[in-house]
Amino acid sequence: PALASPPGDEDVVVHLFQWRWESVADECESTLGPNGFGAVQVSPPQEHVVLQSEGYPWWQDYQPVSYTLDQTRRGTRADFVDMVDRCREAGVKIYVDAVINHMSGTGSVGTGPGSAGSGYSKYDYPGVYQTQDFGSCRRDIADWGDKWEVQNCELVGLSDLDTSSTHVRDRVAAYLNDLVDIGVAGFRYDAAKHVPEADVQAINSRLRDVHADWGGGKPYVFQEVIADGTIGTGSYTPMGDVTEFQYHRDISNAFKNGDISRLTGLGDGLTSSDKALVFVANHDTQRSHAILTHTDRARYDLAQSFMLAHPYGTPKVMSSYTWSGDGKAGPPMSSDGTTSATDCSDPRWVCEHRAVAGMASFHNATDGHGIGDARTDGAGRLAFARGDAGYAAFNATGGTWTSTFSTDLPDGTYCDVANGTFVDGVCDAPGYEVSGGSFTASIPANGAVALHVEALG
Ligand code: LM2
Ligand code: CA
Repeated sequence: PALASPPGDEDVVVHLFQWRWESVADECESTLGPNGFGAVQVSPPQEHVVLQSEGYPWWQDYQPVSYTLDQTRRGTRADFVDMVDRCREAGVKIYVDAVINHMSGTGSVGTGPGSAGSGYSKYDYPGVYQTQDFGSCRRDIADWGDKWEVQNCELVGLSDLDTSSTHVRDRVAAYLNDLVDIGVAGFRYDAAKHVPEADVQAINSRLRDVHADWGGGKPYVFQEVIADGTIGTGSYTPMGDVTEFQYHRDISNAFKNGDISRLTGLGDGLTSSDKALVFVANHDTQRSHAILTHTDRARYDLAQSFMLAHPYGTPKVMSSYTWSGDGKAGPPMSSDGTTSATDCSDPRWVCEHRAVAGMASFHNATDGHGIGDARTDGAGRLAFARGDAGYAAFNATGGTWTSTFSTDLPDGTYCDVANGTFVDGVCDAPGYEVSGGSFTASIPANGAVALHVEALG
């Protein structure tokens, strides 16, 4: 039997990076459910280090000190449970960012208490792990060409769990199963490449079934694998989906350079579509090696919109907060480091997902249809059909693209979900008339138009 499930029919993921649990629940009800988003990736919910002297950076979360969910920065365990329930009732799954490779590291604060008050020091987490539960290497990964080192030594000084041990496998699985029992539907495995394949397999084999509303099978799992010459995505596809960083580079470079005409073939030669988790930017790439991020606004929104129009992979939309300086700053917070709530009215929460909310419905409505007739008008303009279910055109140039497009869409008036949403039969975007197999549009600079059969006005 499969040890992880595919993402299901409504598979668009949005990463609400650093959001409070109560705000995630509100967003599921107000925006994500009604627009057909399938899931939210939430930030790691386990107790973590608290780095007051460094201004409570976002990356506290990636240094677990226990698996209690009473992690006060984003809310209590009760808040987390309430979020999972409210999102499920809104038709939206919760995927947890699961830090399974390591615990805390050497850093500005080497000892506790953690965010829920637990005492700890590196290699000693009372009641959870002791020194024998960590690998024998006990130094940083030095040779990234040596697979054993990459999987068994320390990533940026983080105490590396001996995931080959039964106790560690049981303990990690107990944490994940606690989340499954709450109703969590899937996981991002953080730093999965640093966990030996057999250990991921052993952890997956311990997972219980998800909530009946999500089909009752095994959780959906996508593994963070930054493929290189030492370890490729193919090593991890037997255990679930994998992040496809080459897609991120390809789509980001194309939109950054306004060179999108060949993107009908986006994903060709990469991890097979049914195993690839794809994204324009993630919380790491937007801080280092940034190609295209929310600061590039129009082009970046266009790229995220294109990702949702194109059939390759399981798409994950990034939703960010702004920062200045070196990128370690945490989200909007109060003076004690507790994260602020958001409803997207405070512009420090960028809420990029709102700009592409209508495109989740395009992604869903065109599922199962490949790319049909395509046309380009120079390097920066690309339009394509998704069978008779949808048609989309993208203009990554500085001038308006006015044209008549041929389409197999039936005659009718369509809601342009690239520029608004279609919810409960209400279109809050421009409408386009398809008649006799064509429609005419004037697509503004760095704009798009997207029509599909489930948004007929
Ligand atoms: C990931 N994927 O594999 C996450 O996507 C990434 O955001 C995490 O790094 C990383 N793996 C570990 O889970 C972040 C952040 C690092 C930060 C770590 C741990 O990008 O900068 O490292 O979380 O909090 C920080 C310091 C680093 C220090 C380390 C240990 O920046 O200088 O190393 O803590 O104290 C001595
Ligand atoms: Ca490891």
